[in-house]
Amino acid sequence: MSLEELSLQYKGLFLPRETHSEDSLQFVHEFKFEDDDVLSVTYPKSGTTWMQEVVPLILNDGDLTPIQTIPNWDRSPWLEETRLSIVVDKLKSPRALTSHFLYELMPASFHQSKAKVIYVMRNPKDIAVSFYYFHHSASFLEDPGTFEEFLDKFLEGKLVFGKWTDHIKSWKNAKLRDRIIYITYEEMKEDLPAVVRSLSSFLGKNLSDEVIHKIAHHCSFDVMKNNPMSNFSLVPKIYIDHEKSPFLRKGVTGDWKNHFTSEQLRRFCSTIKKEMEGESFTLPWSLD
Ligand code: PPS
Repeated sequence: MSLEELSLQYKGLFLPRETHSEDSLQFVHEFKFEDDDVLSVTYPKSGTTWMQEVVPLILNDGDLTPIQTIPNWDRSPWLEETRLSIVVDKLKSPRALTSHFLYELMPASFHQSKAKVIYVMRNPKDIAVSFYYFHHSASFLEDPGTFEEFLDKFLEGKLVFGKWTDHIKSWKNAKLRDRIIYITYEEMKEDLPAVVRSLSSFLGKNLSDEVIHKIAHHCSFDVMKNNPMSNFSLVPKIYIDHEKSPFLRKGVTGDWKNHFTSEQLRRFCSTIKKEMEGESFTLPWSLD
């Protein structure tokens, strides 16, 4: 089925019908943020599930109960998805929430609150590869076609949640001062304990080194891949077929090198560079 058939459209974005509805979008519009809410925001495939593991562990001082007993989509539910209205009353404060939305789509209460935002970015070349494979395994996303065809869709933003450059510009230009922290997937790969430490202090938690290392261990790729509460194995195969591509696929940086031709790389980099012209921030990765 096509993107149009599988999606509903909301303020210029395509959203998967399987997990979003008119009601869920109304629910987010009226959603009441609390001052101690923690919202992890990502463009898809940037480290969303990873943050859904890290943040609840930090907020619970390293107690493993949330990651061992609650699936990630209920532990840190997506603001925009249908599931939120079902689980919202069960969330304990401080609540961990997740979103793929643009800053401009945050509800009014977000702006009136002191809720904190963790924005996770990933090298867009690796996002494109990860998203390509996810389109193979997820029945609620359109067939990706060839990698070449998928790259066209990625660069045009003809995918669920729109264009990557729009997403990053939206949140990088958000005037949230000390309410937002920017993290990269690559930093998490490089030194997860250091990222856990800086997130802990951002969230006002003073965790011991022992707890920080415990959290980093439980959030490693291999441990998460074997955690049924986090590896999406609880989702029926008709929605996500892990035999086509596992959700926790490779978990590395630089896999794009195994996929891009030199011509695709040239086109990808020049398109992104052009879209970034005039922005006051720089990207944390070299585009070449
Ligand atoms: S989604 O669909 O937007 O929620 O996907 P998201 O969770 O953002 O991204 C999935 C990719 O993140 C990788 N991942 C990890 N990498 C390293 N370590 C850990 N712990 C980890 N957890 C998830 C996952 O493998 C996907 O990347 P790829 O490159 O496809 O492996």
